Amino acid sequence: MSADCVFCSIIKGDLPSEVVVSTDRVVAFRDIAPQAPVHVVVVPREHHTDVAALAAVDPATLADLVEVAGEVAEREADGEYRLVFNTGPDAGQSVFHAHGHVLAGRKLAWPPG
Ligand code: DGP
Repeated sequence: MSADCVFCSIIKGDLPSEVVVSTDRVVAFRDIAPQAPVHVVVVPREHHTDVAALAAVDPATLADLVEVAGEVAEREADGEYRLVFNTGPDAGQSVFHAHGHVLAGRKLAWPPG
């Protein structure tokens, strides 16, 4: 856990959120600023700065995260979705706790902006 990390606070229950999946290794909750009808963030319970750091240290949890993302998309969007890992400020990362965005429920443009 990181004391000043918003996602660690959500995982601990110190900050409210709408949790949609909770397992021993990952938590999925609705994004506070949804960019699509379905916008869920899936995060590891343990603090890692980004997806690359998570993959290097704990690939099994990254596999769980991807599996949970797919489950959310199956349940809420018939399995058609985009899974996004913004990595680094120039790529749009603003919370430095690894997370995947599940975006679904509308036609998604390509390439992203
Ligand atoms: P990124 O920009 O890729 O690091 O994504 C961070 C996302 O986290 C962003 O879409 C907004 C979301 N977010 C930030 N703070 C909160 C919060 O307190 N609650 C929830 N549910 N989502 C948050």
